[in-house]
Amino acid sequence: MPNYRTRFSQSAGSQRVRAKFFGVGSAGCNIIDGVPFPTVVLSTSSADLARSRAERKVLIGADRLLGVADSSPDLVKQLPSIVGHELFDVFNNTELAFLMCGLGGVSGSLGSRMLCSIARAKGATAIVIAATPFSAESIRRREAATKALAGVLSSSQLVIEFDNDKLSSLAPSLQLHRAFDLLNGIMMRPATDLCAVMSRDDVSSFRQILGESSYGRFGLGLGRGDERVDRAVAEALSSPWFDYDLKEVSAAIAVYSAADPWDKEVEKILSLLEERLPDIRLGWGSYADTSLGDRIRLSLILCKKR
Ligand SMILES: Nc1nc2c(ncn2[C@@H]2O[C@H](COP(=O)(O)OP(=O)(O)O)[C@@H](O)[C@H]2O)c(=O)[nH]1
Ligand SMILES: [Mg+2]
Repeated sequence: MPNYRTRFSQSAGSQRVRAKFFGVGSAGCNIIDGVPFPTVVLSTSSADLARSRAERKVLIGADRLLGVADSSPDLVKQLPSIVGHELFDVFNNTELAFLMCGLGGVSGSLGSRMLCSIARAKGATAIVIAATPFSAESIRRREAATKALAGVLSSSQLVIEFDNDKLSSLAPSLQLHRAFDLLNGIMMRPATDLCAVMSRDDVSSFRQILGESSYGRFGLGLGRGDERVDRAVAEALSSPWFDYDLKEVSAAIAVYSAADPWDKEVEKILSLLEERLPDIRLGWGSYADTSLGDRIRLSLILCKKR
C-alpha cells in the first residue's frame, strides 16, 4: 500500500470544526478544567461536579449508568427517555466530541461509553482520550479498565490511551498530583491541535484516514535550533506511549505548529515520518502558535487496529 497524505486545512474560506469537550468522572473533570472550549462534565459524584468550572454539569446515578452501558441499537432508541433529552441536546451543533476520562472506575468507564452511543446517534464523531490505571492500582480496577477500553473502542471513532504507568518516565520525581497535572495537560494537546487545524469539511477525511484503525497513542515533540525538525520528530517518535512495534501503525495524524509555520519544515517532517512509518495513511495540518517562540511542536497520533 503506498503512503497517502491528506491535509487538514482550516483556511480562511472554511469553517472551523465545532468541538465540544466532555469531562467524564473524576479524572475527566480534572483534565478539561479551564479549557477554552465548550465544556460539559458528567459524573456519578457530586463532588466532581462541585469542583468543576464546566458550563454544563450532569449528575447521573451509578445504577442508571450500569443500565445503559450496553450500547445495543434498541437501547440507544430508549436512551432519551432513560437519561433525558438534555444529554442528547448537548451534542447539537457539534462535529467532534472529545470524551476525556480515566478508565477503571465507574463514571469514566460507563459514562464515556454511553456518551459515545449518544454522539453516534446525533451524528457527532466521538474521540475518547483516556488514562488507564497504574500497575500499582488494584487488579480489579485494571481489569475494569481493559473491559471499558474494549467498550469505547467499539463505540467511538478513535480512542487515545494514556497509560498512567508511563508517567514515571516523563516525570520520575514528581508527586502524584503534580504528575497528574502534567499528564492532564499532555492529554489535552492532541485535542487542542486537532481543533486548531480541522475545518467542518475535514471530518469525513479524518474518519477515512482512521478507518478501522481506532486505537491511538500519542507522542509530543518539541525542537529548537538548527536541527529543530529532526529533534521534534525524534522526540515525538520516542514517546513512552509508542512502546509497541511501529510496523503495526496504519494511520497517523500529525500537527505541526510554530510561531511562523514554514512549508519546507512541514515537508521535512512528513518525509521523516513516512521513512519511519512506511505504508500509513497520514493526515496532517499546521497552524501558527506565537507562544512557541523559536521552537516548533509536533503532535503525533499513531493509530492501529486493536
Ligand atoms: N491522568 C489522570 N488520571 C487520573 C486522574 N485521576 C484519576 N486518574 C486515573 O483514572 C482512573 C479512574 O479514576 P476516576 O476518574 O476517579 O474514576 P471515576 O471517577 O469513577 O470515573 C484511576 O484508576 C486513575 O488511574 C487525573 O487527574 N489524571
Ligand atoms: Mg471518581
